[in-house]
Amino acid sequence: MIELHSTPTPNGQKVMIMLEECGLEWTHVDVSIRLGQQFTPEFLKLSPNNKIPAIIDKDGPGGGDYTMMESGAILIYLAHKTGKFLPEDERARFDCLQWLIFQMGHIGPMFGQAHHFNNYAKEKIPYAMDRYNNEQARLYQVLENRLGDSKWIGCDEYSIADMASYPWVKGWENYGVDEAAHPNFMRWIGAMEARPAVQRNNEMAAEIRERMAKDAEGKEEINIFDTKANKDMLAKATGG
Ligand SMILES: N[C@@H](CCC(=O)N[C@@H](CS)C(=O)NCC(=O)O)C(=O)O
Repeated sequence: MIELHSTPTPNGQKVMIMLEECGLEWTHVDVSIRLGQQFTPEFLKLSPNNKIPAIIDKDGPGGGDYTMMESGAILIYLAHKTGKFLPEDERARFDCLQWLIFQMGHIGPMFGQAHHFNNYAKEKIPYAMDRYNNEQARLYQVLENRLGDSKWIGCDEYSIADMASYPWVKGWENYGVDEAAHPNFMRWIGAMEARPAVQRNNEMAAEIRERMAKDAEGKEEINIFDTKANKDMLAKATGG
């Protein structure tokens, strides 16, 4: 049994897709980052960086609980545990890992910053908005080019590299991506959305979001963008 302590953001969803693809027994433990639950001492034991997602594998290596943070590392762990979605062949395996790390190092951080400066920043800062929107558009082009050379993002097999990128890029329609200029990307999105595990993820993500929004009604929210307050909350929770 695997407990996923998370919120269905893109980083949470990539792990949900993998758990569904592998047919593992798992449960979602809701951690509301809007309510500041990432700063509880219990959650910080799983994820010292106060970020979702984290997992507890009740049957970890050598038996007993094993906890993990960082979505990319969790995907590699689950691939290792099940022997699925990370090819054995050395070249294909390292190709998949390159593209997984590309998502972790570029798509996640750049899309995250674009979202922040477009939608949440108190001031509209044209320099910051241009910087991250241009990066986002460039990264769609990198995927378009890659998917012109390769059937799937990582290699010629479906892998954790596809699962990692999909939840981040599935909102392409909202980001001004020109369908006609990205035919390879569109083929891939269609192939992803034909997969039952991906469809289940998208349904579950909506259900969990609704449940968590109801649970948050009437409760005080934190400002997750106040980095000074975040530093103080972490110090308080960890006795710093
Ligand atoms: N590199 C991390 C990023 C995780 C991350 O940024 N999680 C965000 C939600 S998507 C979070 O928990 N934010 C809460 C906070 O910053 O306090 C991963 O891929 O797991």
